[in-house]
Amino acid sequence: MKPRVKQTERYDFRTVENRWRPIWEAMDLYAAGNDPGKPDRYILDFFPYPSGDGLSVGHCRNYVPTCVDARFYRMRGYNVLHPMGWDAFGLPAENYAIEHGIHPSESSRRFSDTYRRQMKLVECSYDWSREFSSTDPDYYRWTQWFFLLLFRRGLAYQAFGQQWWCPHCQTILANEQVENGRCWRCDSPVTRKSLKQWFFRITDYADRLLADLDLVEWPERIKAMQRNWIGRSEGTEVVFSIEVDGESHTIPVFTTRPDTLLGVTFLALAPEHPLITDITNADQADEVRDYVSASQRLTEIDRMTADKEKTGVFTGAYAIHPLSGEGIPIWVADYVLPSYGSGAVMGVPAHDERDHAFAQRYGLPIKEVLIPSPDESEDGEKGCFTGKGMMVNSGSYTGLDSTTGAEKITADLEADGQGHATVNYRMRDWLISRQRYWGAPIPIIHCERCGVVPVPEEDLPVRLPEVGDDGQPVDFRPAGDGRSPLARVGWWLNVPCPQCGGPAQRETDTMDGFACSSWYFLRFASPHETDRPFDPDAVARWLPVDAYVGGAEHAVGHLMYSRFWTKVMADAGLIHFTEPFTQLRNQGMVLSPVDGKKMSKSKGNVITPDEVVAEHGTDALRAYLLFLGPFDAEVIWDDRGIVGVNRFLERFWKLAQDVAVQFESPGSTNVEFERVRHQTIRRVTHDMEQFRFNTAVAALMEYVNYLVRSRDAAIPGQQWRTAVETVTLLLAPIAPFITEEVWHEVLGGTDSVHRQSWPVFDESLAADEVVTIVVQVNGKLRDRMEVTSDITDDELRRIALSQPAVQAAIDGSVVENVVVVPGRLVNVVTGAQ
Ligand code: ANZ
Ligand code: ZN
Repeated sequence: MKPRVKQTERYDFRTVENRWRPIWEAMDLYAAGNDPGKPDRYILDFFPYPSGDGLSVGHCRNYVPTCVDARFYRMRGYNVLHPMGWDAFGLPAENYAIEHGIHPSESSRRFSDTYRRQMKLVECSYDWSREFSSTDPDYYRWTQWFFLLLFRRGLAYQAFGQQWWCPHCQTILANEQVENGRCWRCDSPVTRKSLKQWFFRITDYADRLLADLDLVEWPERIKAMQRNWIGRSEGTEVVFSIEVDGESHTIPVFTTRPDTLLGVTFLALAPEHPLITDITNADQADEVRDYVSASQRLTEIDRMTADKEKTGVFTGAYAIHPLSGEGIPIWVADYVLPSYGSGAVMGVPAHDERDHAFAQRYGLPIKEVLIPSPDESEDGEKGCFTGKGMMVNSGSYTGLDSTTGAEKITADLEADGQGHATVNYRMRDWLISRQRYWGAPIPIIHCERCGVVPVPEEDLPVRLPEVGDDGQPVDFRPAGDGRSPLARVGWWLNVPCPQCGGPAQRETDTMDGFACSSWYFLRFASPHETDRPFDPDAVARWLPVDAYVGGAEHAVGHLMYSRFWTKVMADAGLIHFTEPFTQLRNQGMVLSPVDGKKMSKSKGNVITPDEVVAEHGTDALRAYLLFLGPFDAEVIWDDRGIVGVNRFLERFWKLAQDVAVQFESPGSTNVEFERVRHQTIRRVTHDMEQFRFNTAVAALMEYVNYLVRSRDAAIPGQQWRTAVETVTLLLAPIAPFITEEVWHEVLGGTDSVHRQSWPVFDESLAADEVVTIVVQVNGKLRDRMEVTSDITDDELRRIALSQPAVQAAIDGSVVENVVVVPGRLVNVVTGAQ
């Protein structure tokens, strides 16, 4: 077929993009394949939280590579599921709504409309027929259903929990609304408020969450962060006792070093410890109360900082040491965290640095009970040996090594009922209650008679009310008393108990957005199911997710919660796998050229895909984002770089048209020309498989340059056509528009280029030409070797010298020179022995 384009017409991306967008849309090009004869691949981006700022080119660094991967696998004959949806509950939408006087559902809709429009602009190949939002009642109905599943399995419970509280705004604040101990809105210091909250018992799964990390192909860094967050620590619970006014109490402490028990010279309680008021002496009461309330204003991060001064206050009370029976002074100190172990520490100043600093400040005794073993060098500061060693000053334990002593002490405590070996986790249960409007309501009813009653499944979803008791749009601003705004909506709140029919009230807390994003990947397999959360056959077919791609900032939160829900669902027999994401990849950040920082609207340093596409076109944006650097490396956006990428696309365009006129010309096959083609297919294929998109683009640039250089060589027309077809197909996932245009207008193709098969390479045709090299030592033939013709002289020298026959001939002499005659011979010249 004759080319329809005029010679050397410039590539006009606007016309070409406008031409293909509607055609592709009508073709439903990105619908998840359903061919039972093909393998399946599920490629998923992290569930985005659309913000009012829209997408930057930084976000596109996530969405373009996954789109290329999806296109690559479609061409390789896979059914590909590549969906998109919105994680849309939460504060940003609520705040925008308050600011603009609209309903949060309207702000969420505006935000996701912008994201969708931009993703389409970049031609991300999502199957849009599967789109949903976590705020759709059809979706959160099942989020609520999963809540009830967890509830029935004893994994959802209520307990008192500490929340940040702004006394000025009279509202609960989420962690991210507390900045340096102050309210983000009014800047007044925040305090803590204890409220009854809902938790998910993720700690029950701690060991499995840890062990199963071995099953997944994730970046080691992320696995390490998860292990650290779970923070499994083996140790001993030691029980100290105390008698106050004839009443006895126990103070358990968690220690990883029971071998230091006889070096304890004080106990330290977290300021939140429940026993403080009971045990504090009357004369110390004022001082203790002041200290406790001051410490409530510090964040946990501040309190844990190693170089923060260790402060505390004496309670006036003494506990009984379980082994020695001595009286041990009890202090309150804010370096002890309430939520770790039992919220109390046994202070061993001689062997723990924090305890050491504390004891020095308050003049507490320092009792050495360990010395370094003779074969170990001392570590830690002088006067504080923190390593393991040999026990001293420890009665019958003296002379034992730390490990044996720790075991023995633990066994002796256990025999006396004063302690036991235990495992402690840094991870806490997951607090999911939010006292906010814009979230999925927790499907629970509180009955005066029956207590906590789950909403019957057939009554789901529990919808968010849109009008208040006055018939006006519901007031969703924070209530001021710490309760959710939902508590103000009487008609919604007051319901008959599903069990006894008596008066009851709905739970007014909504769920943490992380609950909504803990199962969305299942929903995409069958997003339109109405009578169940997902179709088990569809889930069995698509999941687990083959490639999951998103930012490293979710290393623990979302990725831990989803793993937990997946395990619960597997335990409930709903799914057949225990890990949701087989392979995880984190893209690197794109930093702004303005200030070298992460792009954000508030810093005014954002580059949007809209402006880049308007100036350079979608293909150039995509190719440049891939070419910028390795997929997982942090890179700085550079406007000059995109110009270079554009030149490459132009060169490809011009080449295709120029050679098209000679597609019919006869001639015999050029072997070298064919070899370079196969080599290019091999490189690009391997690079794509490894997410090495930058080198894939580089390989295509090199190939196009090679073809341009070969313009005047005697290449038959059929070979030219095949070469142009090969570049077009290899480039199609990266630059979908220009390749579609060339496919139709130059190559005369039908259907879409995006429905063609990925080119295959032949390993033997891709192999470099092999030549035989003669190796001499001092002019005498010693060996022959087969090498590829493109080998460098240095490489040839190295290989020649490493041959056993050559080594034998050199026989320890000094090599003075190695002469290379490329393609023929290597001669090793030695000096005297
Ligand atoms: C006495 C001791 C002596 C300790 C010694 C260490 C060295 P990991 O390894 O992270 O689990 N600890 C226990 N509960 C704490 C809390 N609520 N807040 C702050 N610190 C707490 O740490 C365990 C160690 O952290 C425990 O072992 C305890 O100090 C401290 F030479 O007990 B150790
Ligand atoms: Zn009842």
